[in-house]
Amino acid sequence: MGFFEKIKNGLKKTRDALFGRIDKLLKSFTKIDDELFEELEELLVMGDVGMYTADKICTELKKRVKEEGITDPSEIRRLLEEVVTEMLKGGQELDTSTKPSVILVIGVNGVGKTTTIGKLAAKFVREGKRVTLAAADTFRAAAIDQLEIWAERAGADIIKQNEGSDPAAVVFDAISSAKARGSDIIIADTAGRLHNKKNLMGELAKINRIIDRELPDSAKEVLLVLDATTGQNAVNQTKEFREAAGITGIVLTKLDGTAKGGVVLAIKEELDVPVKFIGVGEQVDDLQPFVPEDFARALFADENTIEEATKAEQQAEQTSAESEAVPEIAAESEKTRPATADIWEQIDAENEAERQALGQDEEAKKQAELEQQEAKKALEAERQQKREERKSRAKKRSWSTDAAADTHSAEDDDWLKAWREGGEG
Ligand SMILES: Nc1nc2c(ncn2[C@@H]2O[C@H](COP(=O)(O)OP(=O)(O)OP(=O)(O)O)[C@@H](O)[C@H]2O)c(=O)[nH]1
Ligand SMILES: [Mg+2]
Repeated sequence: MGFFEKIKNGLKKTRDALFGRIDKLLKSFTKIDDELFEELEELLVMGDVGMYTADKICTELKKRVKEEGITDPSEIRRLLEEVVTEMLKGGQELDTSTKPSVILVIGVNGVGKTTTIGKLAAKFVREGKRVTLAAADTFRAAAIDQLEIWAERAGADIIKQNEGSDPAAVVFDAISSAKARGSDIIIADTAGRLHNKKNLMGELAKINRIIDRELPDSAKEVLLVLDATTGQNAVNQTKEFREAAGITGIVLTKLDGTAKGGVVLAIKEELDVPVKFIGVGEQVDDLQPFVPEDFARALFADENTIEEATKAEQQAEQTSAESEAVPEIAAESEKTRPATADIWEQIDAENEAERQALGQDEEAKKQAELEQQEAKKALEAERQQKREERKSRAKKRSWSTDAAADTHSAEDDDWLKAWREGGEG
């Protein structure tokens, strides 16, 4: 299923509730007046867009209606799509530009942090990156087990300690291990609840400090995961977590199960935090990068436009699959073609030249054949050696997590020990 189709399906409930009502409203008016805007604003507020943002949208709509000289209420839908797209744009990209980069994932319990990490890890591994997960939700043993399952599914490394251990120490271990193994991305899971909120925020701040100290020059993202079904509550959560951890982006999960998708607008506009990913289901590919245009279109475009966009996407997917197949085949045959074919051609040519130089001399012919065989043998030996090397590399790669993790220096160990036994480090 295509990207737009997934978002469209995921946002169906919000669209039905929000767009359905807006469509009805616009159809019931024959001209554009203040009353129309008042009712539209009310619908947006009901759709969890938030009062502040709903007001802002309507002010902008009024301005454009005037500027463009629009008189037909049905045109407002298109304007709405435009205004919302512009509002949501900016800050969507995820910075993973350094090696390693860190993604710290935070949020209250049950919002979908661990699931999101699993999906992100799978995405990065698919892109050919090496991923280290840090099981820094040490509050419950099950949380560690859950992350381990995701790590296995995604093909990521995982660094863990026992239940109840210091989360910041787990992150410290993960950073050391990632440095030693040359990981591209570290993703840290964190607890959604502790004995009290103050503890939780204190812990997140401490993890943040460790990351900044150990990887001062690395790209760092702090993703706050929010459950879209909580609607306006998500806005309040953002305010609380922002203090503790300096959020760089939002992952809004469970959009598939709610009509409250309008909250995306409130978060961006009221708090100026960009939404970077949205979760539209529980499967691995149900985490989608947030694309403002697609989001606005899926919510506000009319049925025809949506259908056209879906079809265009399906067609594009098909053609790209077809055109990708050709280079794929070429790449495959390139792989199977002996890497030494060029050398063979060269040897053949040289032999031929030699034979010609020696005329039809039998002795020379035999000699040439012998040389050819020698060359073949040498090549076979070379290939065998490469095979061995590959095998040993694969073996090294499958070293146990613990062995590879155990690479930090004695100095680190002393510090860690002192830190675990008391102090802040
Ligand atoms: N429908 C739907 N369900 C989701 C989505 N993301 C996560 N879930 C489900 O939400 C539930 C909680 O997800 P977790 O990843 O365990 O949440 P968490 O934030 O790690 O929870 P704690 O570790 O308890 O703090 C699971 O059943 C997930 O399958 C989504 O985008 N859509
Ligand atoms: Mg979790």
